[in-house]
Amino acid sequence: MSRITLSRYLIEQTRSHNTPADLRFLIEVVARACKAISHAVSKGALDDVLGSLGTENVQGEVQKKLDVLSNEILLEANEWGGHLAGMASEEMDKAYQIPGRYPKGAYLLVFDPLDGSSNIDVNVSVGTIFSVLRCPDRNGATGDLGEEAFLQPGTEQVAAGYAIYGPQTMLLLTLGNGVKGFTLDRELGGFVLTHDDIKVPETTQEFAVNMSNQRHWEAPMQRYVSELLAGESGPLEKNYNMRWIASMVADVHRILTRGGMFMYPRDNRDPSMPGKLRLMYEANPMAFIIEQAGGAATNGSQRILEIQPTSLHQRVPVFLGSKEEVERVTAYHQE
Ligand code: AHM
Ligand code: MG
Repeated sequence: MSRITLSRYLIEQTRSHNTPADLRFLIEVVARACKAISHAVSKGALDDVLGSLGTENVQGEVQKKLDVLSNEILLEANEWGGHLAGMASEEMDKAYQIPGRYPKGAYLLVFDPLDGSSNIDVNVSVGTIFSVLRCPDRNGATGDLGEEAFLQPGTEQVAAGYAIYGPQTMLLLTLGNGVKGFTLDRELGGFVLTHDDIKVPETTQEFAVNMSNQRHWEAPMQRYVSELLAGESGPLEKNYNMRWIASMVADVHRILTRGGMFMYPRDNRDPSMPGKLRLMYEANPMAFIIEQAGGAATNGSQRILEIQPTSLHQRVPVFLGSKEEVERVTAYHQE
């Protein structure tokens, strides 16, 4: 049987679901950029791309060389094609303007160019997360694009995905009708559909959380995790396993593969930071993918996808994965 490449999948989506040609082009360009990032990541010390630059991003985090390189790869790949009205990224304070010499398009692209970058230097999986929105005011796109254009709830995403740079490089994608997984075939130089119709099992016996923050958590989270740890003799009456990779892409990828529960809750370390993860380019795209795979994603009190963003780099608590567990911890927060 002939293999289904990403291009073929996208063209068939145009036929079956009216996926617009410029959205198809956008996804292909993002995939191409992820291929280039995958190549850079895999070179590591051979190309002197490991380590930090000594600069900080807008969130005050030290930038790794590969954070900045990946950001540049995505910007350069996407700025000239005429499919975007603007871009925003974890690594840039403000929205990125499409240079005046290029045409502008209908979409906005938001990304975390290299998620999990604390793992780069130790050769553990990292990834790229992206979210696609429509530009609300096409006329506005003729002048400078402000941050407001991006501040749309996750329900408005027209596509989302991530690339994971692990033992294999994979691209996970949703256009709003299920989740597909593509594996990079390095000999062919392209992504090939290998995981059709990805589903998150509704129940699980595995959770992911950074336990070192336990003393900072709020009461509902303390209760939930103590129940998980109590195992068979506790109220949940089953034993749970724990995994924490500290790369959201890798933890989410495991959950899409065999189920599980991912948590980065609110904690009381810094009152200005309601959680660690960013809504626009981490929580929203992952929530869209997880829901499309039959799982759930909340901030403890509401669906992540329904949160009205107030700023580009806003942080949110995140609970996502197998439905039964997300519903349980959300109910504890609502009590
Ligand atoms: P980053 O985008 O700066 O890499 O930070 C996000 C990452 C997530 O991938 C991961 O889930 C989390 O931070 C790990 O945090 P911690 O180091 O607190 O365990
Ligand atoms: Mg990140």
